[in-house]
Amino acid sequence: MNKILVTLAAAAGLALMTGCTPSASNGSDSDEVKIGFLVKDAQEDWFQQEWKFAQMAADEHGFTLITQPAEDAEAVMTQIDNLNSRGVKGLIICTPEVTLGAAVTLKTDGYGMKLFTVDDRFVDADGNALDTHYMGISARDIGQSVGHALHEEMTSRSWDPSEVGAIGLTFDEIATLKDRTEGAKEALIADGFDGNRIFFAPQSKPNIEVASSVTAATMSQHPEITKWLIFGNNDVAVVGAVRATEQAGLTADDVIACGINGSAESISEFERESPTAVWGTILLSPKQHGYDTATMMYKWIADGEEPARETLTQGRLITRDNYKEVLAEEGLAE
Ligand code: FCA
Repeated sequence: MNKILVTLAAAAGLALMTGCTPSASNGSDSDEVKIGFLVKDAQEDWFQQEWKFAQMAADEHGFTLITQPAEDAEAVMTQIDNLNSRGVKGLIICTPEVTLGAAVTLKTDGYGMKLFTVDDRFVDADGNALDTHYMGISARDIGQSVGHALHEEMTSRSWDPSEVGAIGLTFDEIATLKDRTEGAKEALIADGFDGNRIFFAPQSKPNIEVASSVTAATMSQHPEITKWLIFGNNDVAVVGAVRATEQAGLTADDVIACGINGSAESISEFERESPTAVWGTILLSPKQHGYDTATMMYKWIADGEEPARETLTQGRLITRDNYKEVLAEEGLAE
């Protein structure tokens, strides 16, 4: 009897010790929070800004941020394995393919890694949004503000509507991009622009070269149009389209283009001495998408404070005339 009690007591003691062992032996290492941040296109200024602000959060809260590009499905899967082997407990991702949701959640769940999606949302096999934690832009509203701004500028220039067409650079595989261009079209029509003179130019890839070539093709189908409004899914698309209008000999007097992001691609156009057709852009908040997402992930891991499942952010029109003041106000001036 005594022997049994002693054995039980010893076993309990051992269990207690074992229970204590990890935190005692790992010391501060086990407390170190590591967060991974994967983006679909590390060349694009928007994503560099997100990373910059996420790093600010890491410096402030004392966690380790690991940033990596993941430009296709294979890279996403490999990077998640790598992050796990480096002790990462939370993943923030702007996915290169929105259909990867099931595969990604299987992996992150298996590793006990928290998942937060930013900018582009995962969809299921039927195209419905997956219910992962998400921060994205109010895409349709922002698209509508592009459409309204273009129409207002065209009106203030007293353009004759019978000479004007509009080109929208679309990328409909991604809902947040599709909503933007549909919103812009809706707003133009609501303001009285003829819907038959709005031409969507679908991009097979969301890059500047493709934007440029599909714009050139669209323009060549409508030689009767001499003045153009340009909108698109982001700054890269719109700047690419403007390059095509320049190739066709048009200038800032013939073309009004408005992007989305307010990133370096459009700011560098505003900074040129003579105006280009990149007239405006909707400034989004890379600070919210980088700093806030990283902070939310940190608090989730460190304090068990679960972030809101969905956060939609707003935008603000900037043009050559006001961008310096607005960037300063938003804490985005270099
Ligand atoms: C998408 C776009 C980016 C940026 C972001 C908020 O990921 O591709 O350019 O607009 O949404």
